[in-house]
Amino acid sequence: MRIDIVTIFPTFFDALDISLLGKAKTSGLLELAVHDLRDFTHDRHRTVDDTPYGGGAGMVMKPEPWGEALDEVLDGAEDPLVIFPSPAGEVFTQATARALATEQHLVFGCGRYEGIDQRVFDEASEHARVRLVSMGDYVLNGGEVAVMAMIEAIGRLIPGVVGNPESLVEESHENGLLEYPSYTKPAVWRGREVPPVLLSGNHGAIAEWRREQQLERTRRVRPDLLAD
Ligand code: 6GU
Repeated sequence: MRIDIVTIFPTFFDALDISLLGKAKTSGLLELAVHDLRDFTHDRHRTVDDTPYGGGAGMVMKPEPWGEALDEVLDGAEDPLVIFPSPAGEVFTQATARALATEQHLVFGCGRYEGIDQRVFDEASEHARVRLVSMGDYVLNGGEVAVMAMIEAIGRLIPGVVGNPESLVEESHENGLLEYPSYTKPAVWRGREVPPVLLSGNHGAIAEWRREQQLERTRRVRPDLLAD
């Protein structure tokens, strides 16, 4: 998979060089390019924002640098999907991650300030598929942290990125439930025992216990997940 990121804070994405995604980059499973939006400005101050038409607080990102950046990134691209992180977008879920993991080319456009001039989305939509995606119902200062989270969620679903694919299937959200509690050695720690069923060797009983734990936890913490 190819991923391009346009941002005014390229160093945010240095962290993608570590851990599993760093390995995916090294091995060629993931090809990542980070572009500094300010490289597409032409004034001495490398200005990327301006005051909003109609008034109001805050600043809006100017369309021209975005237009040039996306022209360059999309030039010759084969069926790319452009994603703008935005609290006004559709909510990102594990299903979103699964769908996006099948794409061959993702382009993330990280907005800052009060947002990006609407015409950037309108224009990009004429050259590529465009989606606005939110991490949830809270406000971040910009899209960078959201994009880091999305890339981690998507990247680990690319075949070969996670060493043992079986570790993907029993996780929270993969079957619509929260995951069951996990234990490792020692069997007693600070007087706290591991649930005896896990030491029983009875695989049927263990599977049943884990399923009950998932249901109990989901009912208690996230009843909304059981509604549908
Ligand atoms: Cl994707 N961006 C920003 N700026 N804030 C958010 C968000 C995204 N998702 C939730 N809050």
